[in-house]
Parts: sequence; structure tokens; C-alpha cells
Amino acid sequence: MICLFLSIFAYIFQSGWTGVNERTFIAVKPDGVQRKLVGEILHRFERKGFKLVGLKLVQASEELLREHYWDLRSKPFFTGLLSYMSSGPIVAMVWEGLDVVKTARKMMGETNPADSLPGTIRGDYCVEVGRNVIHGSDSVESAQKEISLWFHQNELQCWENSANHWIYN
Ligand code: IDP
Ligand code: MG
Repeated sequence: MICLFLSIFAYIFQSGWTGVNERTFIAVKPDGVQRKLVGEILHRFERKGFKLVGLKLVQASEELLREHYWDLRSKPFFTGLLSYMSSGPIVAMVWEGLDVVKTARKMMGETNPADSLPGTIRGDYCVEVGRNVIHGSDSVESAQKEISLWFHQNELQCWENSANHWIYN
């Protein structure tokens, strides 16, 4: 019931997801799917203690990708980025938990895999910035925008995590 109330509140005001209810948008990019990294990436977020609230395999349209990467439209790599991101299916996910936006970015590593420490996803599984296997929202505000861009409200599941008591005190 609380979860349902929070969903409606967050949907209307785009601001209800804070604290342990913070959410982020994570995507395994087409290279990550082709290279069979979906299970590994999911596993890392699951084992960390975050809660999966949305998951789907999608072929992203150019329109969606343009909107998703609108801030980068003037970059020289923008056209290449759109063709990379539309070159195959993407696994789109929403993860929930305390400080999930910041923590997911740390788990991913830096934009350039060469700057990413071993132990991070980009540090472990890729070598070039143009094939860096994963996307993650860079702020709570962009997470909210990206989640509503990639998911319909009814694709996000409200469920009680039975392990919560062992993750949060
Ligand atoms: P982020 O994915 O770490 O948030 P952004 O700067 O938002 O990095 O860039 C979005 C995506 O654009 C990167 O993940 C990468 O796929 C691509 N990209 C960024 N910089 C370059 C570049 O210099 N060359 C090619 N692709 C790039
Ligand atoms: Mg970014």
C-alpha cells in the first residue's frame, strides 16, 4: 500500500524516490548484450543489495535515443553513438536502493574504460569508450527523466524485498 502511494506520488511529482526508494536507470548496451554480459551485470546489482523494479529487452528507436542523449547532440561522436545504441537490443533496467544513482556510477566505472578501475564493470569488461557496455543515470534528476522515457509506469513493479531487513538497519 505504501509502495503504491509512493508510486503515484513519484509519478505525479517526479520527486518521491528518495532515501531507500531512490531509483536509477541502468541499461546494458548492445555490445553488452552481444557479449553475453547481461547476467553478470544483473548479478552485480543484485548481490550489492539493490532491488530490481523494472527489466526489459528493447530495440530502441532513434527518436528515443535522441531524446536520451539530447545533451550530447553537439558532440562529434553523437551520430556514431546513436548507431551504436540502435545496433541491437538493449536490456533496460530500473534499480532501487539507498544512494543507488551514485553507487551504480561507481560500480560502472568511468566513461572511458581505460580510466576505470579493475573491479568496476567498465574496468573489467571493455576497452573503448565507444563500446563501454553499460549506461547509468548520472543524477537523481536524470534518473527520473530516463526512467519515464524508457518505462511506462505499469512496467515498474511494486514488491516487498524480503531481504530488506538484512540490507538496511
Ligand atoms: P556516461 O555513459 O559515462 O554517462 P557520457 O559522457 O554521458 O558518459 O556519454 C554517453 C556515452 O557516449 C558514453 O557512455 C559513450 O558510449 C559515448 N561516448 C562518450 N564520449 C565518447 C567519445 O569520446 N567517443 C565515442 N563515444 C563516446
Ligand atoms: Mg551520461
